[in-house]
Amino acid sequence: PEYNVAVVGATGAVGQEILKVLAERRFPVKNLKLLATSRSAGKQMVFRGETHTVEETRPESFAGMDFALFAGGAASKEFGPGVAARGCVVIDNSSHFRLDPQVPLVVPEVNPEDVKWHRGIIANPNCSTIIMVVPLKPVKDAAGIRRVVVSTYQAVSGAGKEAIDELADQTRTVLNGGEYTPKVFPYQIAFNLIPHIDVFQEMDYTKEEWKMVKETRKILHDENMAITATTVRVPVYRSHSESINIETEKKLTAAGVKELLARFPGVVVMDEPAAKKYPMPLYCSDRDEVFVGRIREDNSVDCGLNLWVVADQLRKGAATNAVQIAGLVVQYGCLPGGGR
Ligand code: 11C
Repeated sequence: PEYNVAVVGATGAVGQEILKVLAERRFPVKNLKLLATSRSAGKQMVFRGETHTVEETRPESFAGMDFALFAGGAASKEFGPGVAARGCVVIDNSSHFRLDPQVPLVVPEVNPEDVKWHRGIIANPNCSTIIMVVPLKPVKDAAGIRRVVVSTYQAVSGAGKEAIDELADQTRTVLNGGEYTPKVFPYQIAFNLIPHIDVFQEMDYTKEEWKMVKETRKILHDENMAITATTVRVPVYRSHSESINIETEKKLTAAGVKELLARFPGVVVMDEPAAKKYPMPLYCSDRDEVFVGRIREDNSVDCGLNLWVVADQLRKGAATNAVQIAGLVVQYGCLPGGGR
């Protein structure tokens, strides 16, 4: 069977990537509808060699659709519940529904079965969360996790297309001795780091940091997991990096963890210090896997590990994960009415 698919926010950084991934993975698309705000309506985009015109999102845009992939932003809250009520499965990349107990939050390599209890909306986690939970899962299954301490190095494209332009234009301007007033980020990002992603919330942690804590607990089904995060924006175009320190219940050796990770779907172990092989954002972009290197025992505690993890946050952190979820819905036959 083939399915009618709407992509909401099609012209943005994540939306464009969703189109690429749908085509590359040969998702069985019958009719494609590209939706966005009125500002982008009328733009043309190519999918599998055919040109499609972007339409403004309206409630009636979803008539006859089987899947609606929301790239993120305000449209999810506005249209998502109504679309799901019409029998179209919503796969949502915004943060709006992620912690709703009625909505599964899914990373296909980690908790695929949660797709089965969806009631019309399935949430795609935050990009930094997805990239972290993939390597955490095999470690948790093998040895239990007592505590996680994560620090992120997040690419500007996590903040959208305008942020990519801001880094490029600002770098050029600063190198030429000019002045540039930041529009997307609170400070100059060129030649700088900004330890502030999204708004500040309880205890002076940012929303991005709380997402990594709360979403990870939900995905791993461990509401009491001890986890703390510091999230930082870095002047990199694409792919987020994370330094993850894990305290396990049982002792794991570095060699044992390498083996566990190498066997886990969606992970590439890239860890040969003598050959200077470790993951870097420049070389892990446009890939669907999560790359793990610098795998070491943390000898400051009895059972500790250090991992350096890099993945393309627009792909595995967003578009690829969403398209994989759509694939699971098809595989498990859990479309309302079984699909067309
Ligand atoms: C960033 N992680 O890199 C954010 C973007 O909740 O889906 C994704 C926000 C989200 O800025």
